[in-house]
Amino acid sequence: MNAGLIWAQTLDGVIGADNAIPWRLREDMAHFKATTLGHPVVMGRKTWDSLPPRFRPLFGRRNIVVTRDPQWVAEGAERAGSIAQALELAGDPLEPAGPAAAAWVIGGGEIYRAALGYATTLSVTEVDSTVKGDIYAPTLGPTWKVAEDQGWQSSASGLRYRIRKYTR
Ligand code: VY7
Repeated sequence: MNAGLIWAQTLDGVIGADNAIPWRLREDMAHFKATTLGHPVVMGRKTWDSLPPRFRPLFGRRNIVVTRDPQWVAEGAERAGSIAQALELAGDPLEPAGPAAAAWVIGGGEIYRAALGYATTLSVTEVDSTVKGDIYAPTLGPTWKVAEDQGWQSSASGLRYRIRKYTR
């Protein structure tokens, strides 16, 4: 199954602090929603827990949650025991075939590191902020190349950001 990873990070690579995203950027949330809508999303159990309950499951997407706990269940979510299993589930023939069916891995830190080897595309939002955090984006090897760069933009909140796509 063709997989993409999507995350937002500070310039130093921070993606999370205390199980939350340590900034608010509406434009990035809109980008996240537009990119993932209609695709299966794969996330770790901590990321599922981090979503405000009213947004769970993420609307208009199959929500596949990776956890080692075989008893874990949540309404609106499918459980997978590993990234490999999650991507296998995402490629289920119930899903429309073709490249449009690609799954998006939406976090968090541990899941990105485990999923990077399966990915063919990355969507990375860089946020021009230097907030402290305890969860980091995965380190990209030299095979990843920037394929698209929308350039620095200013959000309504004043925070600068840029959205880049990588392929390999
Ligand atoms: C995760 C939320 C977190 C807190 C409050 C609301 C990029 C992002 C993520 C994950 C941004 C989030 C939300 C926003 C999305 C809405 C539902 C409510 C939706 C990521 N580049 N940016 N993220 N929601 N993996 N990658 O904000 O979600 O999509 O329906």
